[in-house]
Amino acid sequence: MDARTEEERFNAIIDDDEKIEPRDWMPEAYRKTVIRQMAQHAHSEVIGMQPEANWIARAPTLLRKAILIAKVQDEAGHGLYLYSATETLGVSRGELQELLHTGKQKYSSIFNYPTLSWADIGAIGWLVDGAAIVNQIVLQGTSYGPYARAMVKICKEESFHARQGYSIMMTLADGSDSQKAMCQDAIDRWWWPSLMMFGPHDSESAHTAESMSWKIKRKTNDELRQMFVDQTVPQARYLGMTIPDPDLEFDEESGHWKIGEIDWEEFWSTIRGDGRLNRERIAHKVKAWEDGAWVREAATAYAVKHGMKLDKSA
Ligand code: BYC
Repeated sequence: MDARTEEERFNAIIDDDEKIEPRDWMPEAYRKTVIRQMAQHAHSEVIGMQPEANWIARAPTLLRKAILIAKVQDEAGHGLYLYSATETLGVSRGELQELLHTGKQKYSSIFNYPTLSWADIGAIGWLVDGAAIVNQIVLQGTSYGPYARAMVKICKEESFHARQGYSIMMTLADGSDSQKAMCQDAIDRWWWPSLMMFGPHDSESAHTAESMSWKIKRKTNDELRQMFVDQTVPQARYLGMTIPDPDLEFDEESGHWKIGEIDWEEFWSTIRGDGRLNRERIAHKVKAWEDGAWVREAATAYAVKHGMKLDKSA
């Protein structure tokens, strides 16, 4: 017989780098933190479909259009895995939607910026998915089992997303002067918001210390941001483009690229809901949810008729 307390067993699983599974005992604060992070992640995947879907009808070739449709569908799938993984902690998908729609849960700051040109689709794939991959590869080692397993599949698809983005940027960078200018303009607008995706500096981060101790997060916000900068600066140079940061320099001693200061006022106002597109993004999402009510009703009616168990709030 295992004489340890539930808390001791939980701590041993964390210490041994094993996974916490849905039926395991866990501290309430751990459960809440995992729900918060996974829900925010799921919401980001779904809201992230909006800026890209804006360009499906205007993609420059049939091939680019087919690729973009596949990518946007992938994001819906990622939202689905992540909502399902979050539901294992006893919260329904319907409740999560309600929390997003009423602004009680967040989604990534990055999706409050507009996609003004085709190059923005390249920049999103390369920079935004690139930043997401850096974060998510590490999250494959997160301590909550369903979250870690969702990340494995998501990371495979994100690699394709980043490549399609970089491929768009390579084509533009190799094109006419106006295509080159379009490519540079997209980098100028997406660079800093991409760095903000990693969250506040560690010294300002409310949750990092606790999440690291529970191995929910495996690297801090600043560590991940630095990994992203180090991998991305050479890629920008290969494109022949400039990173819009006059303070950017390579530090020989540490072997890392050093960046200038992020505009934290812009970051905090965006996550407070005052970014350029927060209201539009949520209004669009709420409308999609309301327009889809008949689908949920039909699915529920089908399930009831066939004796299937279905979460009515989902
Ligand atoms: N945006 O204590 P901190 C994608 C909030 S999309 C908004 O450091 P934490 C994709 C934070 O929630 C990528 N809010 O928090 C999809 C907290 O507020 P609350 C999605 C942010 O959780 C489609 C407060 O600031 N990826 O893949 O320890 C197309 C203090 O922050 C942000 C994920 O969600 C932000 N950028 O660390 C293309 C990854 N940053 O909750 C691509 C999973 C911070 O106390 N999430 N906040 O009210 C994480 O790794 C962590 O949640 C974060 C923040 C690093 C984002």
